[in-house]
This record gives sequence, C-alpha cells and structure tokens, in this order.
Amino acid sequence: MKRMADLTAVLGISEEVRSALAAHQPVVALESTIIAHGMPYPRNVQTARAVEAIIRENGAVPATIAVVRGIAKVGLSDDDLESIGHGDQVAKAGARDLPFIIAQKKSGATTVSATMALAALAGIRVFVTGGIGGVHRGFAESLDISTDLAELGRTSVAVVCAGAKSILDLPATLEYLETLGVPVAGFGTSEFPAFYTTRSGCRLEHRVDAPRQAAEAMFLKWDLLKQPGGMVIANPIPAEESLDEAYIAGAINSALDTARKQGLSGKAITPFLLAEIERLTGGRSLEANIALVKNNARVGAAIAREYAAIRRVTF
Ligand code: PSU
Ligand code: MN
Repeated sequence: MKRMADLTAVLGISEEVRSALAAHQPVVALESTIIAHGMPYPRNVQTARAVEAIIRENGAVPATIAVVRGIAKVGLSDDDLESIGHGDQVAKAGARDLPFIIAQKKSGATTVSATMALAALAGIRVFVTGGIGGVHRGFAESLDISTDLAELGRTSVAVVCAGAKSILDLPATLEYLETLGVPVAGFGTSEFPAFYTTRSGCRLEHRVDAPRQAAEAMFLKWDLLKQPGGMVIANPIPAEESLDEAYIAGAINSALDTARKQGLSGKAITPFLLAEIERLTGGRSLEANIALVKNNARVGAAIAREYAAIRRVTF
C-alpha cells in the first residue's frame, strides 16, 4: 500500500493501447461484465476475441477493461481474458465498487458504469457494448435504476449499444437519460432499439446515419461546447439477426416472473435474467446478443476513427 498515491500502481494500460492513445489513434473500450456475467463460457471468451478482431479490422485498437487481481487493466492479455471469462471469483464491478475491489486486490468484471469510468481515466472516448443498464420495470417499488445511467450523466464517453433490453422499462429509461442530460441518438433509426429487436416503439429525437455524424456531435459536445457527460449511440441489431418481438417478449416476461418468485433483487437480477432468457430461447438470445455486439464493434470502430480524424485536424 505504500504507493497508494500513484495511479500507475493500480491502472495498467497495455502497451498497445498506451501507444495508440499517445499517437491520437482511434481506441475503442470494451466491457467485461458481458463476458463474465452475460454469456456462458467458452462462447464468452470466443466472442470477446472476435469483437477485438473486428475492431482491429475496422482500423481501431480494442481496449477490453477489467480489474485483474487489484489492477484496473485497460487492454487485456489473452490470459486475463481467459481468467475473466471463467468467471469464478470475478465480481460484477460497477463504478462504485472499483475502490474496494482494487484495494482488496480482487478481480472484477466491469459493467458499463465501471468501464466508462476507467475508459475516461485512460483517455478513451468510444466504448462498445451490447446493451446498457436502465430503469427496471417496477422501479417505483424497488428503486432499481442501473448506475450505468448515473455514470452516463457525468462521464464523457460515447457508448455504442443496441439500446436496452425490454427486461427494463424503456420509456422510463429514456426519460431518466433526458433528466440527466444524456443525448441519445439512433444510428440509422429514429426509434430506440430494444436489443433483441430493432424496434421498441420509443421515438428518438436525434438520429445519425453515418459514423462521421456521430463523431461530429461528440466533438461539438465535448471539445467545443464543453458539455461533460456521456452519449448513447443506439445501433439496432441487424434485421436478419433480430428475434421475433412477441417471441422474445414471452421469454422476457417468463424470466421476470421467475426472478420475482425467487425474490431476486439488486445486482443479481440482470445476470439471472440474461441466463434465464438464454435457457428459455434455447440459445437463440445468445446468438442475437453475439451478432449485435459484433455489429456495434464495426460501428464503434468507425466512430472512433472519425472522432480521432476530426480532433487531429483541429488541434
Ligand atoms: N444488459 C445486457 N447485457 C449485459 C448487461 C446489461 O443486455 O451484460 C450488463 C452490463 O455490464 C451493464 C450491467 O452495465 O449489466 C447493468 O447491471 P445492473 O442492471 O445491475 O445495473
Ligand atoms: Mn440495479
């Protein structure tokens, strides 16, 4: 503990990520809760590697983020990825958990909130994931609102996702993002996507149709208007991969019902629902999940490239 005051003692940025950032090259952050608590082994590790490869193919450097034995790592080695993917002894780490997990030299898979916090600390502005957390159904009784939303309210990272799952209350989630001042733009759509399906019935005021347009809004927000905070770029699942709306709604409702009967609450809810929906759909939800994350990786890498290009000519 004698080097507690020194950030470099607890923040481990990989050589590749460090040199890309120093050269103002595009870098894309990736979370690890989706690996450890969102998908089964070994598909999770295979998917994580495939997503990193897609980001490279699209001209950016991937930076998967996790806490590994007390070090907040930005850019994971193959061994780190494997050990996070096995999942035993790997906590689900939100931003508020980071100080404790690091101090106790534990390992933690970072959620959207923790990944945003560490990405921003490292100087990364674009983050690709599957879906963000949000306002849970029944929030009036449980007060269960994901801390992802609070982090989006304060941390300047653009999150490329396929919207949020309808395990959540999507209209309430969008209302809360508005309250926090978080812009939400549809990528090629004017509707908030519902993760497994392209549509949710929730209209969005802002829409971009190309990576350049997203990057321009980021540049305006952070670099010119000096508005801190996150941004959501909501990129729908490709139509050919999307699941039937009524079918997935049935699985979601049944999973929510089981969670209620088992009395689940708090941070265990989301991982439980993901696993239960996967079971109920015979793995079809997992395939959709993998397809949409890969699609987000392509878009996120392109946005990171455009944002880096705008900044390079301006500064
Ligand atoms: N939604 C998904 N897949 C996920 C998650 C959410 O479709 O893997 C994970 C993300 O890491 C997200 C976290 O940040 O769950 C939110 O958890 P909670 O609802 O407990 O805040
Ligand atoms: Mn919660």
